[in-house]
Amino acid sequence: PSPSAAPQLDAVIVGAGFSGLYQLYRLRALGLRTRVLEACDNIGGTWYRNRYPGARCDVESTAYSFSFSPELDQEWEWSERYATQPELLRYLHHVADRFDLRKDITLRTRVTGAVYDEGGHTWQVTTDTGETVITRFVVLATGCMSAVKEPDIPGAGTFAGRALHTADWPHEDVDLTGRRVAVIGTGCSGIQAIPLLAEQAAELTVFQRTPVYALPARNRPLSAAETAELKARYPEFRAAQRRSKGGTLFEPPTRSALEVDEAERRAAYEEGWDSGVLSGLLRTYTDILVDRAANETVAEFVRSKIRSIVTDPETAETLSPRTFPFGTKRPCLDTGYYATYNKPHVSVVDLTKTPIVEITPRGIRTSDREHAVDVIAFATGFDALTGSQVAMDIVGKGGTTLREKWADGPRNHLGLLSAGFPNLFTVIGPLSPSVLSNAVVAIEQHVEWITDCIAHLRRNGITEIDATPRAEADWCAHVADLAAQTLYPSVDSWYMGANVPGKPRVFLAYTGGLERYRAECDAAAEGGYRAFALSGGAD
Ligand code: NA7
Repeated sequence: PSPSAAPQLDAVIVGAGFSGLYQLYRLRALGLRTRVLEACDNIGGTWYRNRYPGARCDVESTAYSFSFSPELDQEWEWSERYATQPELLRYLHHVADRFDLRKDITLRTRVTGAVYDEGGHTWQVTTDTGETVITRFVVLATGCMSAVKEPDIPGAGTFAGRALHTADWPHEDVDLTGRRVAVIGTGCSGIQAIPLLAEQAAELTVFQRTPVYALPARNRPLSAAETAELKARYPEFRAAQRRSKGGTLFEPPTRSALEVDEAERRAAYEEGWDSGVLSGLLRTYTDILVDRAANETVAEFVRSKIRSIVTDPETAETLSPRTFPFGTKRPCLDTGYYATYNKPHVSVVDLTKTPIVEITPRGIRTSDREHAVDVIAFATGFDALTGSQVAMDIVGKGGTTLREKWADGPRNHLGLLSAGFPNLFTVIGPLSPSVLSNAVVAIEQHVEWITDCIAHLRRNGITEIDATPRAEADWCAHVADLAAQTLYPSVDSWYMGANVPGKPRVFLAYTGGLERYRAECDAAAEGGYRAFALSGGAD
């Protein structure tokens, strides 16, 4: 082999969203020569790309924000309970400016691959701009939902009108006034966009394959008094958030849904429904996600709400989920979603009865007819959790690619390091709590663990850290075992990789909760990271 080149950088971070910005802040504070490479024209990650009308966080902004800087907490003002995408993006720009992060971020530079040098303990990172960078560490901060799932529908390229995707919405205002608009997809993105698209469109047709359970967001402006009150107790709030199971604060349930009578259950569900919190119904009883009968009580409650809002009984039935338990696909928070179907120019096509056959130059052909439209908005989702990593040509020890290694599903230790791919960390990737928790709290935990780990390695002259195959096998088994105790794996969802043709069916997230996960990560760091394979002396 050719002699190893000395690293030009200590760390390359891939992606400039919440994860990449915080990782840069932390590694720079350690004194590392660090660069962030970002494919998009600007920073923000998820909150840069998902610009569709109605895009909004469904975790309260006061909780879905960085906790690492008490000063930042005090100076930033959230205007609403649930921030819109533009407000979240303004926040991330403020963070980048306040901590002077931009000077180490290179935009419009997509990482295409990385090859590990086993002699030098370095990664050679390549980009679509033709650059090659040699670095000791790589942190993949590429997000859980960044690889857009292209619509797998015949004829998708033939449409003569305007095709849009919620995850790649144009920067300029898209004026849909007077247009006939189709939306394909009714996940969280579709549900947020549909009420606003309906305000503009002359005709809105929603093509629904699977209805979801959506709860009202009860969004509202935050008053000055509320904000002042929160700011006064922000330090305690942040500390409690870090100790919590999912990054949000609530009293855990103690009883089964089946041990109380119907009136009591109904009252608890009404309260959960009115709370405007995504997990408001999940947190009512202990067994919603583990027992089908318990789950059915809440599923039927949501259906009864849909029937009470949607005036046409047939439409209400079409919108009512019946094929999967409540919560096993991600629930959604909506603002006026179900009521939108009471408008005379809005309709839903039930694709389970009349499936899409093809997209034509004029619109969408279902098995019974052609629907002529001017615009198709695809809200068809993502290759979640693994898509952004396997899109890169990452070559580890022995010439194995990450894509090959993960052909039957992702494998790693603690979601952080995959055996044979040393010094390559992942923030909120697969087999970590990521998508089942408040993502910002999960990100901070990962970034801080990675930072402490790198600091330890450097202090001790260790130039390589790798997951051991044994620890990795144990972790994968543990994640699968925990998931198997829930209803999640019984459902074809993106949590299971089921939304992407050919993707292996593996439950992709850790269901044990952030609190337990944090303890697992801390334990693995004990004794000088003895749960990992360490070696030194490449320099
Ligand atoms: P999701 O939740 O993956 O939703 C995608 C939607 O698109 C869902 O209703 C799918 O139906 C539908 N879909 C996908 N492909 C097709 C085709 N070919 N034909 C018809 N319908 C289709 O993505 P979102 O962007 O809404 O949300 C992703 C996450 O981002 C969300 O959970 C939050 O965490 C933030 P299906 O259910 O597969 O039948």
